[in-house]
Amino acid sequence: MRKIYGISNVIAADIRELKEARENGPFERLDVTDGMKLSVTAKRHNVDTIIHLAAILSAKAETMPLKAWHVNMVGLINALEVAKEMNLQFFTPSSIGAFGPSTPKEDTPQVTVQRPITMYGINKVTAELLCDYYFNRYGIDTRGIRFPGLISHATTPGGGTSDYAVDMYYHAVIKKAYISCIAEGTRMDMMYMPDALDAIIQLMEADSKKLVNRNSYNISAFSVAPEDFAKAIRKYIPEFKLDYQIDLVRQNIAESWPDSLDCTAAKEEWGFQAKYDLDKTTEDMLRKVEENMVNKNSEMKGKSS
Ligand code: AKB
Repeated sequence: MRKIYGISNVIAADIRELKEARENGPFERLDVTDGMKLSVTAKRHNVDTIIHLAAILSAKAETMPLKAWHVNMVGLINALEVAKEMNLQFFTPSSIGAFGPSTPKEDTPQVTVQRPITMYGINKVTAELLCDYYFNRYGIDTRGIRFPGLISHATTPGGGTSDYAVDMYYHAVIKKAYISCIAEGTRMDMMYMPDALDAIIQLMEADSKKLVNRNSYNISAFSVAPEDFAKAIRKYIPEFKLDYQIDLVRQNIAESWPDSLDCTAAKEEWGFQAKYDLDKTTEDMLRKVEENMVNKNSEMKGKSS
């Protein structure tokens, strides 16, 4: 975003001190549950848009449901209130987690049954409805995407059910082997991070009048199970070994989610198109993870010499 909109025009914020974000441009240390600080910070920087990403993800949320409700819902309402106060454009991601076992599993429609069984899913459905409410009641330009599992070399797994995919790539490079907590044959939608970032920008730039399903759009790049990742990895690391040790909490969550989403509305209303399929994602992920490991090792050597 800084490359597109200018370094000083994108204010990064996180509850943790992020050295890299601070070195690359304006950075604020911010807890989303602190509504007053959020409001003061937005005003000080005179922002015109909020991209509200802070959340506790699905598997982690099951270990701390009340905290997840607090961070996911209080954080969201605080950000929406600032958007209302300052009349800002607003984005927050929903997820495949907003669906549940009674949702059609294949070609999951844009508008369908949403009865999730996880705290995270309940938070995401509530968020979709709240964003609609702020749009209909106050005219705030809220927009959202139901993200599939996102695959990134820049962030290590952080409490999501789909995070096993990222973990598998790291283990493939480091150990040439992985033990999956998700069972063979369990499919879910996935997407490489560059496509997810492009999708946010494309949706935020889209003509507001065309957004019928603004909160929130189904999008996906590929629908895969653990063995599909292994097969793709073996093209580059033939000796890669995949075993299974199922984590029942994550497995139950994964089974309650769709196998593949229908993304027609996103394509028709704002031109969504993913560039990375599984093979392209795998090729890039393995290369970037390898580079990350080389950099980390030379950093460690530098520290110890
Ligand atoms: C998770 O697994 O919790 C997230 C998601 C699919 O929303 N990555």
